[in-house]
Amino acid sequence: MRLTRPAPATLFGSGTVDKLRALIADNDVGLVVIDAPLSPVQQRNLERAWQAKVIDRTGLILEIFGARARTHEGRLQVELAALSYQRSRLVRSWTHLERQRGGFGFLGGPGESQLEIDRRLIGERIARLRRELEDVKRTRGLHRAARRRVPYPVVALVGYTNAGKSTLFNRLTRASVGAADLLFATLDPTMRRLDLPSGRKAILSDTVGFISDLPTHLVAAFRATLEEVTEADIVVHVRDAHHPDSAAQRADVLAVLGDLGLGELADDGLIEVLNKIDRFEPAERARLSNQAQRNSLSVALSAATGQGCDALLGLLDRRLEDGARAVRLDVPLSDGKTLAWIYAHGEVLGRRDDGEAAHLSVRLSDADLGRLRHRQRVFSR
Ligand SMILES: Nc1nc2c(ncn2[C@@H]2O[C@H](COP(=O)(O)OP(=O)(O)OP(=O)(O)O)[C@@H](O)[C@H]2O)c(=O)[nH]1
Ligand SMILES: [Mg+2]
Repeated sequence: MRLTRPAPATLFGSGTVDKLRALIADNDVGLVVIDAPLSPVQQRNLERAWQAKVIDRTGLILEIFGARARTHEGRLQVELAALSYQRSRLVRSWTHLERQRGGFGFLGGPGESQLEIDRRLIGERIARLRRELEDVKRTRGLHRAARRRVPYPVVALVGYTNAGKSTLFNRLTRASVGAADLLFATLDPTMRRLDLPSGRKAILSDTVGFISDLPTHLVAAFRATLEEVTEADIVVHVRDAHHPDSAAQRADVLAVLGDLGLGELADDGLIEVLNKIDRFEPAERARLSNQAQRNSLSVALSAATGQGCDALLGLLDRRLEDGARAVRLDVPLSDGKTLAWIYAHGEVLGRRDDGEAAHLSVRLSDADLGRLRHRQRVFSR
């Protein structure tokens, strides 16, 4: 529902509060999430009126990050964000209750108001967290160096929340789970070994989901949970192709990747997975698959049923092939054989057709590039 005039004490007008009270009681609701910022006073009043826990958007995001932050660093970042959030609310909500008890305040001690004491305690905790984070970052660097000595490339799954990243992560790595994973599992259970069809090995990394309008003071906490992404060799953007807001979600994810300093990667080289194709009628499913095949930067699949997952593994395999590099090729549209060969051996990053030729941007291994040159010479004779 849309609010025209937010009420200072309860956000909603009293009629709405009563109506919701009945709804909450009838359905035995224990937690109410409000998709708007709540002042601490509003939160307290609503909890009293509804006899249920009430949190706002930032509160919910912090809960999710808290539950999802598995690394020590992630937890520290989330706590830091939660404390900063609390501190900002202290200022807003308690100012009118402030009672200065004399003295100047700036030395601390008996002259401090309660607000200042709270603020100082939080400030101290924040400073301590920052120091701890510095330490953790240093040791994480060591862990990463250790992992880097294992010559496996890292493939990271990113995407909007609920897109199916974890489902895909589990499906792709199911065959790979074994003793060798313990090494990584102890560092971070969201990383697992991935066996590719060629026998090449990689590490697959699952990440926390993106959401739109991430409050700015949560960006650092979010970024900490995405640290692996900035280190990844390949980033796979998992999308819920069936979601009505799929296009807007895609734009949000790309925008956040840009904020995280990964814009270049998002422009060129991001692999896109159109997930949940099992939800479409067969005709629409076939159309999506064809569309994805045309541009070999994307794969249509279902993480739930497994359909199309082999194509993704093949794509990752080719991408990781030694010496693969992007080249531009112009191929006459009449030369269907060469076009088919290019699609079979390379990875078509982009394609623009004019009346006569296909202008392709293709990632090919050096060996295949040599073979292609040879072929074309053969053809042109
Ligand atoms: N029908 C269908 N449902 C899927 C598919 N993949 C995932 N789901 C469902 O989508 C929901 C979200 O899946 P997750 O794998 O948890 O999504 P996620 O991207 O990891 O979500 P966050 O961790 O919140 O970012 C679950 O209910 C899955 O069962 C799919 O291919 N088809
Ligand atoms: Mg997940």
